[in-house]
Amino acid sequence: MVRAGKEDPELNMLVGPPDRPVGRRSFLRTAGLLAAAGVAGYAGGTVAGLGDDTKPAAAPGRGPLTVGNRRDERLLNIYNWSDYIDDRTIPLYQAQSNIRINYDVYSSNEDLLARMRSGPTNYDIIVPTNNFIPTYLKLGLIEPLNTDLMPNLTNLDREFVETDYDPGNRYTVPWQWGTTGIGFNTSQAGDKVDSWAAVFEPPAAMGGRVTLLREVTDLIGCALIYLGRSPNSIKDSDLADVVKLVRSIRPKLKGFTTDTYIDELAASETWLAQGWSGDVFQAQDQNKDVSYVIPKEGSLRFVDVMAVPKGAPHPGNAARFMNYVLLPKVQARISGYVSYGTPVSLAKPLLPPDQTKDPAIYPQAETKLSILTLTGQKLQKWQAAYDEIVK
Ligand code: N2P
Repeated sequence: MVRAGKEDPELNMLVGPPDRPVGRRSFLRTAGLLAAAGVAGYAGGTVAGLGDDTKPAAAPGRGPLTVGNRRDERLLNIYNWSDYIDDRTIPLYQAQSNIRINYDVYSSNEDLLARMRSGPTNYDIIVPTNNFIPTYLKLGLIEPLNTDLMPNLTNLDREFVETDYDPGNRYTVPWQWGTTGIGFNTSQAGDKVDSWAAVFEPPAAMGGRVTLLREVTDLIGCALIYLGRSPNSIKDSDLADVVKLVRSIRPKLKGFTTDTYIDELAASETWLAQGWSGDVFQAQDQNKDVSYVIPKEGSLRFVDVMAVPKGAPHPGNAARFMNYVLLPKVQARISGYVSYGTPVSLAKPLLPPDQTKDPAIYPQAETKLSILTLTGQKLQKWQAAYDEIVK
C-alpha cells in the first residue's frame, strides 16, 4: 500500500488524509485545485489515503514512454459530467500510473457537443450519452480507441458490447448507466408520487419548488411519454404539444437545471425534480426525505460512454485510464459512490446488496424504459422545441 509521504505536502493537503474524506460536493473543487496547482511528477507514492489498489509508480522521467500518445506527456485531460465520480479514483490512478489528471466537468450533452464542435480542445476523454454517438461519428469528433491497451474490455457485460451505437466498442466504453425519473421530497410532496404529472402538471402548492432537466433529450422525451406519444416522435404536432405543456407550467417552475438539483433536493429547497437516478440517490444520502421514482407512464434509460476526441493529445493515456475504470473494484468504487448502474456485473459482488437489489438503480425487466435514438433531424427539431420552451 502506498502511504502518504512527506515529499509533497501540497499534494497531500489537496487530496486530504484518509480520516478527513473529501466530501462529495467539495471533490470537484479539489479536482480543479489539482489541475490548477500543476502538481508534476505524481511518482513515489505521495498521495494520501490511497486504499490498497495502488502500486508505487516509477520515478518521474524513468518510467516507460507513454506509448500511443501524440504528446509524450504523463497527462490526461478528462471532461465528464458533474457529480459522476467518487473522490478516490482520480488520486489513486494518478499515484498508480504516474499520469497527472486534469478533471473538468460539464452538465449537459448540448454543452459538451457545442464545446467539441467549436474547435480542438485538449480533452483526451469525454463522456457523452449513448444516443449522441451517431452525431459524434457523423461529425468526425471522436476517434477509434486504442483497444490494444484495454484488455479489461472483456469485463464488460454483453449488453454494453452488442449495442446499436457502437457495436464491439471501437469508439466508446461505458462509464455508468441510469434512468430518468423524479426526485421528490416525501414530507412536502407526499409519498404517492408515481406519475410524470407531478412535474409536468404540478399542483399549485408545489409552485416554485419544481425543477426540470436542462437537457433537450430528457425534457422533450419525458414530456412526450407523459402525453402518451412516442418518446422518439419528431411530429410537429407532438412537439407543439410538448412546448405548450411545458410553457404553461413555467410560472410554477423553479427552473431548468442539471447540476444544482442534487443540492436543492438535499436542502429541501426543491420538492419535485425531474432528475437522473444516481443524482437523486446522492441527494438522498444527505436527506432521508428524498425519494426517487420511475413514473408509471415509463421513462428513459441511458448509458454515458467514454470516448476520445479526434486528435486528442494523449489517446494512449485515455485508453490506459479506460482500462483501469473497467476493473471490477474500480467500477464498484465509482458506482457505489454515485449510485448509478455499473456496466461490469463482476463489480456487483463488491457493491452493497441494498444497491444491487434496488429496482430503482437496477430496474426490473418489466419497467417501461426506452432508449432514445437521435438522428440529426431529431436533434434539430427537439432543440428548436426546447429553445421555444426555455426562451
Ligand atoms: C451525472 C449525470 C448523469 C448524466 N451527474 C446523464 N446522462
